[in-house]
Amino acid sequence: MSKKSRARQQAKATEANAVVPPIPAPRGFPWKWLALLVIGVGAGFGIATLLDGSGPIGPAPAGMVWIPGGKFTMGTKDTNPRFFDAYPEHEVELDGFWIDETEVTNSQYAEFVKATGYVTVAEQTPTKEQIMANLQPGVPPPPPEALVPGSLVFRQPDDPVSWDREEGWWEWVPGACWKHPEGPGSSITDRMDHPVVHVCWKDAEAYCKWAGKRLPTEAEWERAARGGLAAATFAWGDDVPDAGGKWRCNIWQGNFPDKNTLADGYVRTAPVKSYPPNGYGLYEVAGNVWEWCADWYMPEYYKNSPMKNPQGPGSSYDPRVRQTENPYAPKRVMRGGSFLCSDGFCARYKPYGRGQGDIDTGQSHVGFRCAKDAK
Ligand SMILES: [Ca+2]
Repeated sequence: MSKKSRARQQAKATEANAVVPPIPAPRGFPWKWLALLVIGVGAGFGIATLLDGSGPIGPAPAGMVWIPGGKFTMGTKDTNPRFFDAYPEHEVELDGFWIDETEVTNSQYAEFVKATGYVTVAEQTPTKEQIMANLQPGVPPPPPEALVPGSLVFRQPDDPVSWDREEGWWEWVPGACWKHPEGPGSSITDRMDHPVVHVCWKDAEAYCKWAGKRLPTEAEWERAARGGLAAATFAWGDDVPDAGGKWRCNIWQGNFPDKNTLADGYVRTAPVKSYPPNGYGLYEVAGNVWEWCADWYMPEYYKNSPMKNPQGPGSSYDPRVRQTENPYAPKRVMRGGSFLCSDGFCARYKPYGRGQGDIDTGQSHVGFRCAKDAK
């Protein structure tokens, strides 16, 4: 072996026997700094959340739940012609907000009336001008004796009625109002936990102001009603309303309007919290009573509505009125359907279904719930 090769061999052996230098002992992982970083970032998010309105500020107001800000898909692709005004589907981004977990009850409305002496529109004598504002020019005015306080009450006919003949189940009842839902002789004494009805949009707004709240916008209402589920058919998911033999909402069962099997337990309103809440903790966003929203009604609105916090159009238009009625009479949006909805007659108890009503007219299946800003 040459010197050179011996030297190489020795070098190899040295290499092989070399002790691997120890890995320097950790100097102590900087957990404290990591913790501070996490807290710092968290606080940053918190502050950002507070600033952009997507997080609640302070504890929940009594009876309200927080709907987080964010994006959701509003409207539907449902081909049922009932949803002609809920197209197209479009993305909407909302700030977070509070919303009542239930419809406003008779008990709550009674408190407001007691505190303020408020008289609802249905309790006041209508003027000829008010009536005529909703009619086409040239339509003869109502006789003076017809100008009495009252409201529209659902009356179940004995026989089947064609679904395009609403007069077959709606009756103008003098003296009907929130305290007398079916007219004089009826009372709310045993219905204090039912939603208030026969309140028109103005009556709902007056309550909201007194309570330090406001009506939800239509977009807020739909986001809340969807309960955090994307593209579900119902407020609770995709199960049919009576899956497993247990009803999830107060709608109509049987042939509308003459036969109601009462499978869900109620022919008219049900007490609030009768059915399970949706994913956000909201009760009866499907059925029971329609709920007023802040927006003017315009069927085409979704085609051009802004993406961020849409507030509705500047005025209303309803092309589906009868020949004698004024399509430009002021109407606001209502949502959620009522105890008169059914898949056959009116499937608008689905979270994307839209409804509309004259701002001065209450009905026996229309109520509301309130919303409130983050701060
Ligand atoms: Ca409802």
